[in-house]
Amino acid sequence: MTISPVILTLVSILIHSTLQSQNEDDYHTHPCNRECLDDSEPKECKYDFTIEYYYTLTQACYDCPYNITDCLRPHCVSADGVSRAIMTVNRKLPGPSIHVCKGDTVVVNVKNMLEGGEGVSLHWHGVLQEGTPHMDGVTMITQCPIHTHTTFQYRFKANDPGTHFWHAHSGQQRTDGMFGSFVIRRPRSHDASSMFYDEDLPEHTIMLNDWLDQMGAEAFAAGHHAMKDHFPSSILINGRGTVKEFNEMTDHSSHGSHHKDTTLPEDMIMDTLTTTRTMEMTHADHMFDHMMHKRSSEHAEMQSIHNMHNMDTGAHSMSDLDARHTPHALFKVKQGKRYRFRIISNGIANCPIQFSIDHHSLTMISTDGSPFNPILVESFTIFAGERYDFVLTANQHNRNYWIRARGLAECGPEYKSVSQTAFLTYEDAAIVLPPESPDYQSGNRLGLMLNPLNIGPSRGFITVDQLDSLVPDDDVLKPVPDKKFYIAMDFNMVENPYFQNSKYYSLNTMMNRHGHGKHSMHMLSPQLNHISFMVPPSPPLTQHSTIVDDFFCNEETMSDKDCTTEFCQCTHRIKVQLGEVIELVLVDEGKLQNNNHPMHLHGHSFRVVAMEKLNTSTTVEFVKVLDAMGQIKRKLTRAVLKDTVTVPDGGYTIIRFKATNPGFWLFHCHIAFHMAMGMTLVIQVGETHQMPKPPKSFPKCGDWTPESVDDEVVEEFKSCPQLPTSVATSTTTVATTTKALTTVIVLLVCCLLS
Ligand SMILES: [Cu+2]
Repeated sequence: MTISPVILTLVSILIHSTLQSQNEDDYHTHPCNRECLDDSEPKECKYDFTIEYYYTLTQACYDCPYNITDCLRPHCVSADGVSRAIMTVNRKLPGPSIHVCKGDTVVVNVKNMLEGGEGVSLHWHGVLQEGTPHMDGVTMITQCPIHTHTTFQYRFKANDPGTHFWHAHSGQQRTDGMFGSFVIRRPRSHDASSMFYDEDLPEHTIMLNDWLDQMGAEAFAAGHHAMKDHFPSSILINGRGTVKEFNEMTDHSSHGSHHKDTTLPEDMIMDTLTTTRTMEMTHADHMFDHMMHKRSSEHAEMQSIHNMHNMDTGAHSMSDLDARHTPHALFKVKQGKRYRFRIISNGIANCPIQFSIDHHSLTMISTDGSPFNPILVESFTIFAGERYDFVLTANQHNRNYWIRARGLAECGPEYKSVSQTAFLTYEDAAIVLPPESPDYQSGNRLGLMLNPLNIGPSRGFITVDQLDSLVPDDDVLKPVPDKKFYIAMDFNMVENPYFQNSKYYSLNTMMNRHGHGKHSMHMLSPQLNHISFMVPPSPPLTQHSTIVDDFFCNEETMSDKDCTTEFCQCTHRIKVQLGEVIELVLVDEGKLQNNNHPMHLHGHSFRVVAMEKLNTSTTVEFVKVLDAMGQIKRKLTRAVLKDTVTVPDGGYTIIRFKATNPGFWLFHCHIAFHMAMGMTLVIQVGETHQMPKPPKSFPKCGDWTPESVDDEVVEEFKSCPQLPTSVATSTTTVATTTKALTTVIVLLVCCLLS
């Protein structure tokens, strides 16, 4: 009898969720992960996040993937099987999930343990932070970076129900693993979609991300300075997937953490293994076995997996059956029930993902935390930063099905055809692989699709502007907004000193050179209204006095320059008054084909009132003319509410919001590299005196370039400190008298020296 390793994988991860619950900081055991009832008391929900550089398939993984259950051990990040450095929170990928009820207070202590001095901040994507803009977590806009070896506490009310996520908002850290799901539930009686599902389980939250085979900073530098490959090599589903193939017979050793791409010499590996295996068996294995023995039924299941594994490896020589992969994610359902699934995209590159589940249609009910009139589709596309909730009716045969995430654009056939699968497993299904191929092409699900890439409203597709919100109409949908801004988005042909040098390797010179493959040796600049965002030296929200009003710029203040031919960079700001209804007409001019920019607004949700693809490319001037001629139709009833939206390439998306939340709010493309290149601006809502004040002790930072160091010596360091009154008056005991005398002597010495 032979058993495929893939089936072994499947058996092993069937108990995955049980194993996860044994992990000390997993959401399953957190007191805030509870049913949200009408009479639930709000809780204070505390989390400790430790941020570190880490690695995939570390020693914590033991013999993963050869022993597949080892892949499920705490601190084992198996990812797609490719070895690379990562950044993690609590050595998990994705980081810890947060599941709370509306009204809870979320408290997260973030400890930065990144060696090398890199600062961090965490953004709570989808949480509007009304009253607490300084908790929005945007480095150098709402706070200073959290320095290495320091702890910063985020504390805010979970007031915005829905499927959200948290992620680093500094550098490329989000690319390297610093993200996790964040779900705020409310009582079913307050959920407009509750009639459509039976179960809303935390374990049905699916985090998607495209994934590189190297650190984000390395890929960014390779792509932008050397025009080398910086495109995703994989997609992960809840941090799991299969890409790299391992073979016990041909790899260097039989132990997973030392597969063939290791750089250690073989004898050194064997030495290490001999020593570490002894230790492993005496300490950690014992702990793991103890953990597994907690419930005898689980142990029996584990034992049978081990037995099958041994039988399998004993029975075969070098064949396909010896190949091993890191495990897929797995989601369990029971026949006859309707389940709410929550899908989140922590998209990194321009890699929209087509999501589908074989043999199941999806009833789409919500996006970015806001419900809409349900629609039945075969698949949907999710862009970086978006979230979609759907109901899956488990009405098929009891078996296993592929859940598919198929990458498009920079993940598509013109690049590496990147896709990933996970298992949808019916309870009591036989342990048999789905008969369908898990390959890239099979993920191209036909039939009605929601939110297509670069396609306007048309047959076979539903664009988000066609959805009917279940949130009642409001002031935002009045006929004419108070203010309207046109924003041109594109990759522009300007000489950007970050990537070109007019003297040594100018844009013109590089345009005529061709490097690797088809890529031309020049880099275009993704901009908003032909301006690249310059990060200010201090966060304007929390250091008003440092960043004065004329520090900011916009299209008008830059009018003395021709930013269509010359590189323009400044701290781009749109300023609006509190209470105004704002319309943003986002125009993707589309000079670079098949590009796409999902735009995310902090601090406010917006209504999507129009979306159209006009041509392969267009101009903001043309859209202005169309608009002036009344050729752009807006949906001013029940327009869907979102916080992240795509703009068709060569087309427009029009969004509306009411500026009710005073603060400095980032509005940016959610593609990590585009944002790093400055495809962002800040929307100032209200005057600074109208913004909620941060605590007095809130950390500060900024430039320090004094004319003369002497002039800057702070008075308190010069003068003799006052004798503390507690010391001066406490003479009741010998101990306090001695202490007081010591203090006086110290102060006298201090005065003499100063
Ligand atoms: Cu972009």
